[in-house]
Amino acid sequence: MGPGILYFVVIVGLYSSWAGQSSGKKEDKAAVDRRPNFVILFADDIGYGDLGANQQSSAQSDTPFMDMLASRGTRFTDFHAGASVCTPSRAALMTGRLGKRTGVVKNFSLSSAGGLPLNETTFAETFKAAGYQTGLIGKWHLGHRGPFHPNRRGFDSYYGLIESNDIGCVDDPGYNIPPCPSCANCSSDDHHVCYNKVAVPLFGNSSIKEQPANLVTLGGSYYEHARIFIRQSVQAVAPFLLYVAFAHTHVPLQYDPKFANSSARGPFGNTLRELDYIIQGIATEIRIAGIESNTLLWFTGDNGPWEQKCEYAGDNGPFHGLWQKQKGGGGSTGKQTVWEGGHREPAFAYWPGRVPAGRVSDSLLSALDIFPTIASIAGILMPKDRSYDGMDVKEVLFGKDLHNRTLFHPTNVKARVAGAIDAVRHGAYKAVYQTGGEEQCGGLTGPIQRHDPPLVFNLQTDPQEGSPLDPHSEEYNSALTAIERSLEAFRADLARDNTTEADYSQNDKYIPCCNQQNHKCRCHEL
Ligand SMILES: *[C@@H]1O[C@H](CO)[C@@H](O)[C@H](O)[C@H]1NC(C)=O
Ligand SMILES: *[C@@H]1O[C@H](CO)[C@@H](O)[C@H](O)[C@H]1NC(C)=O
Ligand SMILES: *[C@@H]1O[C@H](CO)[C@@H](O)[C@H](O)[C@H]1NC(C)=O
Ligand SMILES: *[C@@H]1O[C@H](CO)[C@@H](O)[C@H](O)[C@H]1NC(C)=O
Ligand SMILES: *[C@@H]1O[C@H](CO)[C@@H](O)[C@H](O)[C@H]1NC(C)=O
Ligand SMILES: *[C@@H]1O[C@H](CO)[C@@H](O)[C@H](O)[C@H]1NC(C)=O
Ligand SMILES: CC(=O)N[C@H]1CO[C@H](CO)[C@@H](O)[C@@H]1O
Repeated sequence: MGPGILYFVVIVGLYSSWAGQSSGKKEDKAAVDRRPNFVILFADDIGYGDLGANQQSSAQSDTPFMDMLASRGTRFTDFHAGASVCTPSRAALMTGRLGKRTGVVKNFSLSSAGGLPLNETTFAETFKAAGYQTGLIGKWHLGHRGPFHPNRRGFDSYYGLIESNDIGCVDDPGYNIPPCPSCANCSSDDHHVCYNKVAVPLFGNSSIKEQPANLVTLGGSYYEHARIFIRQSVQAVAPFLLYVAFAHTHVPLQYDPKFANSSARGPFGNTLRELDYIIQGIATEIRIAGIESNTLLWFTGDNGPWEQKCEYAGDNGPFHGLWQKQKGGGGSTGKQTVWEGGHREPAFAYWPGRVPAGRVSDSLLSALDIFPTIASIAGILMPKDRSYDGMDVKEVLFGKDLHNRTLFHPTNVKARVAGAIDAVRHGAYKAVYQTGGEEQCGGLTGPIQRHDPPLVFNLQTDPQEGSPLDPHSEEYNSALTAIERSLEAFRADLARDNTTEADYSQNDKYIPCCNQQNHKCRCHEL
């Protein structure tokens, strides 16, 4: 099928199932528990510019369905990840707290002993205790052994990659730079570039369903499991919380062959197309079940594009981090950095009748806000014996604005203390204390530079972060005064808070293994 034909089929499918109003079939049957349902959709390594609706230009969108949902809901243009790399970002989403508090400041691995510390409380634990059905489909990356497994962290049902699609080998390795060999072709010492010690495990609850996971069918199976979870929850007449953490759009890029030529952008765009299709399937299931008017869908991603992956990386949109590229010696301004490209994510909320349709908000928000906000909407109390970095922003979801607040951006560039706060956002202003250190496409890595006093950008007039304010100006000084005051308050709060430490020790005996006898722990030999 050519790109034009596929595009046509997708569009016709989209409007035939989405024309007109929701049928609201089961809505009248007064359910026992009318608390709303929540679906958190979380993409991997997606850039601000990958959501077609965020593009200024007329470039063809690879996310037509999401664009439509965003236009029938509210799109957020200044929405941030809790951290700019996988594990810390997910820990921040699950707890509403930064790595400085949870101790989760870098990735876990398949050989990790620990995971998200048990002292920390996930939104799944809180919602399950309050009577919600809880499901996770997709990537966890917060530990896998015993009490760290998602089923022990609040999820009734779990299906997905326990760590990541690039932590382990697969049979059909898809697109990556450099390319990684298939499981059949890698020896155990290849893992300097590709993590090849073992085949990628796919879990269904606590058992390994596939090892290696099949990345070609993975998207389709996430789609199916999401539909099953929604159907079962509706049948059980229980409110649900579903967290879908996609493998898309993280390298190795891989998808069902029907998306092979669906995008003019090549493999990355094809992956976006499949992501869009799965989200359409989930939204359609919710509509068919007649629960659309009682379900909040909230989409965002874990961190910005992995620039060193070149054409297999996402798109930062207008957030180029020009200072780094032009004056800082080059280097990435995406994933792992504190530049906008790394922290600012596409985001939208969809909830007919509750979240205003057609609204675009530049409120300053974070994935850290998701837990406090959904808990507040559901009327569920969060643990009180600790501080949160996120806040209840339901009024913003429902139509108000919020600009006057502070966000702390942790860094994950190599050669830096993981989790260190290297940038602070306050209103339109951003102070950057550390630059450089991360690889861009082609290998250039600007030197690590400490800036004290920091570079301060006005993102309203300079979203590309090209020209820091003159340190002698009134504007610089008043912005910095407010920022340093917030930092001081943050540090004082940290000192008072109940913080935890994560166990990052590793041992190969902890690696999930389907069959010790088989090459790379495969469930079945080839
Ligand atoms: C996980 O276990 C729960 C409880 O037995 C079950 O309802 C659910 O369907 C299971 N999920 C998967 C993906 O197997
Ligand atoms: C963390 O894990 C993600 C997902 O596997 C990977 O893309 C990223 O490069 C890792 N980063 C570090 C610093 O280990
Ligand atoms: C393994 O490598 C060989 C030699 O490079 C190649 O011919 C073969 O197709 C590879 N097999 C797989 C399964 O990738
Ligand atoms: C820390 O936790 C303890 C025990 O739960 C609690 O008594 C105390 O108030 C907490 N401290 C803070 C700052 O929340
Ligand atoms: C912004 O918030 C701070 C702290 O919450 C408050 O002290 C300040 O007055 C607010 N500024 C404006 C302009 O609303
Ligand atoms: C968990 O919290 C307790 C009480 O606040 C503290 O003593 C303990 O060190 C914490 N555990 C970890 C792993 O940080
Ligand atoms: C015309 C075109 O883009 N063809 C591509 C379709 O997808 C396959 C598999 O990815 C490629 O090999 C073709 O080049």
